Amino acid sequence: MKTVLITGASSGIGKACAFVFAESGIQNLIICGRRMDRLEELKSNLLKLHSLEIQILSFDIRSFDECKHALNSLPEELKSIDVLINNAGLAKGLDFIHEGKLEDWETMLDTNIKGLLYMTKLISAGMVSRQSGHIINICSTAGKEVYPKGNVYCASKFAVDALTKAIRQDLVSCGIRVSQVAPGHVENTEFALNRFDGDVERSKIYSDFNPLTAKDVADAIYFIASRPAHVNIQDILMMGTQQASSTVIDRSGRNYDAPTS
Ligand code: 8X3
Repeated sequence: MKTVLITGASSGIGKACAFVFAESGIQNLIICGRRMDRLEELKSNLLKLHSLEIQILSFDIRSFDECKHALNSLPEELKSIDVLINNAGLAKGLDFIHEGKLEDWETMLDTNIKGLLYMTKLISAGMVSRQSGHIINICSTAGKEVYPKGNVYCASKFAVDALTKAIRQDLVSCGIRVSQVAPGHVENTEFALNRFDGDVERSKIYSDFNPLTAKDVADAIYFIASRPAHVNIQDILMMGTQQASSTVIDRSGRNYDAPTS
């Protein structure tokens, strides 16, 4: 594992992955996102701790042309990506189907499904010609079971679940591994804030139980990526100890001293 590319690296699980993979001693890290200032800050924080090559790609994953242009702009030696972490994704809104906002639907479908497809198409072509590589998708418990008002977000994550299985079948004879992690509630992310349009009060959904942290999920992703070459972990479904399903959560209090980062 020499070169790792992470989408949605400016916050949450993507950012936590950047720290975990940088610490593991990889040579090149490509961090992608829309917010240049956040990516610059992440790069400088990573370089204070570790010595590796870090390349920033700032673009909108919802545009195929922008994805293509960003990847084409990579220096030649970074174009052979060994591990693609398809992390960029979000939930927008929590509404009954008849009250959902079209704009929220477009944002989720374009980011969570089409963005993942664009990056996978562009990067897997090189993996196929090299007959090696690893694609790791970030799914969700919402990709395993639907919940009230989750409609379009859940559908987008069911699509990720289907694509992980389908891409695995397509690339099985090419020496390429395809995996996913499907986490439940995760704190230290912008997930709730995005879902509720920046409404801080509504976003306080983790105050009465311990969810996973972004680092917990990043550790699972690193575990998947660091197995011996003959091992493909297809799927990890993970939740905090106090969460048993999308709707069954022990909200009796924060029972664990989980690390906050
Ligand atoms: C995040 C899990 O239950 O908030 O993907 O949709 S949930």
